[in-house]
This record gives sequence, C-alpha cells and structure tokens, in this order.
Amino acid sequence: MSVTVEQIKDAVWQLHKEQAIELVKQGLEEGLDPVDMLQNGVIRGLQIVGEKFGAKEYFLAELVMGGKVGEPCIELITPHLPPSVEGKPGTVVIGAVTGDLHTIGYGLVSTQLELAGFEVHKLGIDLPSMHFIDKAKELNADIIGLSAFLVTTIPYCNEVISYLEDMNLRDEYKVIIGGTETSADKAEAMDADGWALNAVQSVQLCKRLMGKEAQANDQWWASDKRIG
Ligand code: B12
Repeated sequence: MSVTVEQIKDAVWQLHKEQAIELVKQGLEEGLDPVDMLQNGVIRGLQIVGEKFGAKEYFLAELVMGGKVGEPCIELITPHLPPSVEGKPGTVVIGAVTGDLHTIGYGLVSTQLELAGFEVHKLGIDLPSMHFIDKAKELNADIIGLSAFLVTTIPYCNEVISYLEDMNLRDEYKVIIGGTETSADKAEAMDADGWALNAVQSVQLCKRLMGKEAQANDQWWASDKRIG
C-alpha cells in the first residue's frame, strides 16, 4: 500500500521514530512530494506534539522525543528538496537567540535559503546578541536571521536590533525574525525588517529584502510591505 503524508504526520506526533523514518524512506521511493512530506507530514506532526504539550497531554520527555523523531526524518527529506537555479542573491547569518535551544526551525530555514542560492552561515543556538553582530561584520552579511521559539527568548531579537542601533549599524543589515511564538506584528513592533511563518516563505522574504522578485504570499512580511 502507498504511503500517505497523513501517515507520516501521525507517526511523528505518536512518536514512533522507526515507523516515521521507514514511512519517509518509502514515501521518497514512491515519489511522494518532498515539500508536502516535510510541511504537512513531519512539521505538522511536530506542531501536534507542541499542541499536546501545551494541553498537558504530553510532557517534557515527549517534547524531547518529538525533536528526536523529527530530525532524522527532515535529514532524509532535505536532499530531495528542489534547488534553485539562480545566482547568489545574498549572504545570511542565522541562529537561535540567547536562551533558545530550538535547532530544527532555523536549520530548515538555512537549508531552504541554501537551496535558493544564498550563502548561509549557521551560527548555532543560545547565542549572545553581540555574536550575531560580530559574525555579520566578519562575514559581510546582508541579512541577520534570528530564531526564537519561546515568549521568553523573543526579547533577545529586540536586543540585537537595539545593539545595532546603538552601534550605528542598523542600516547595514536587514534583520529578520521567525519561530513559533513570533509574528509579523511582533517583528514590526521591534522594527525588524521582516518575518516569515516557515522556511519556504523565508526564501520569499529574503529575496524581497535583496531586491529580487518574490511571489505574493500572505504569511510573510517585509519592512514596509504586508502582502495578502
Ligand atoms: C521539538 C521541540 C522542542 C525540542 C527542540 C529540539 C530541537 N533540536 O530543536 C526541545 C525538547 C529541546 C524543546 C525544549 C523546550 N521547549 Co519546545 N518545542 C518543540 C516543538 C514540539 C517543535 C519545535 C520544532 O522544531 N518544530 C519544527 C519546526 C520546523 O516548525 P516551525 O515552528 O513551523 O518552524 C518554522 C518557523 O518557526 C520558521 N522559523 C524558525 N526560525 C526562523 C528564523 C527566521 C529568521 C525566520 C525568518 C523563520 C524562522 O521557519 C521554520 C521552518 O519552516 C514546539 C511546538 C511548536 N508548535 O513549535 C515546542 C515549543 C516551541 N517548546 C516550548 C517550550 C515551552 C519548551 C521548553 C521551555 C520546555 C521546558 N519546560 O523545558 C524548552 C525550552 C528549551 C529552550 N531553552 O529553548 C513551547 C513554547 C511556548 C511559549 N509560549 O514560549 C512550544 C510552542 C510547545 C508548547 N505548545 O508549549 N522543545
């Protein structure tokens, strides 16, 4: 019987690691759309893990397990994601802000940006705000990407922007934010240059910030323009 994206999603949120991996492998062999498997299978499954954690049906052990089930599935799918044929649109430094240990989201954004031709430097997790700025200077970056998954870590996105302002460097870089608890409104409130809901839309956002054409989409937001 053929694998469905629904089965992958269910195996992920039910935390059946081996089954999820097997389904992804089989799905790839059978020609299931890798973007669909990623977005509506693995990522949707992880969102359900988060919802169950929020509803106190799952606890920290299950949250940890969710990450362990999702990561190998994403690794398997990544080489099958469609690459871009354009030249290099720009350079991005990206990582998770101070106090934030969520690696999967910014990892996926990095992968999609690389596939779209961007030069991407993954800086890591739980980074001091100055580290983003030091690396952006050192690597001559165009865009600083800040990933924050917790309400308690979002203020550190703000901190990076404040430091840039204090150092008279705010106009040198485009600053974008993302992660579960972020939103276009929060990005706008902290004077970021953009926000995106997911990795695919992060590419649209970065292309637009680099002055390239991007398709209209209602789930990303760039500086002065809200689309959708
Ligand atoms: C897996 C997971 C973990 C794993 C992470 C493992 C890993 N290697 O990353 C572990 C176990 C470490 C973890 C720990 C914690 N977690 Co957690 N976690 C999750 C979970 C279930 C999935 C996150 C994930 O990776 N999703 C997969 C990604 C790919 O999906 P995504 O969010 O759609 O990602 C896209 C966007 O966010 C965007 N994006 C991401 N980064 C960026 C950056 C830029 C620049 C842009 C433009 C876009 C962008 O693109 C991504 C790719 O498409 C979420 C639930 C959820 N709904 O997110 C909770 C969740 C984020 N965690 C939560 C909590 C509370 C915690 C803990 C505090 C739990 C605890 N009591 O210890 C700790 C905090 C650790 C820390 N200091 O960071 C809460 C946060 C709630 C809140 N209000 O702040 C959530 C929402 C669960 C919940 N419903 O309560 N967690």
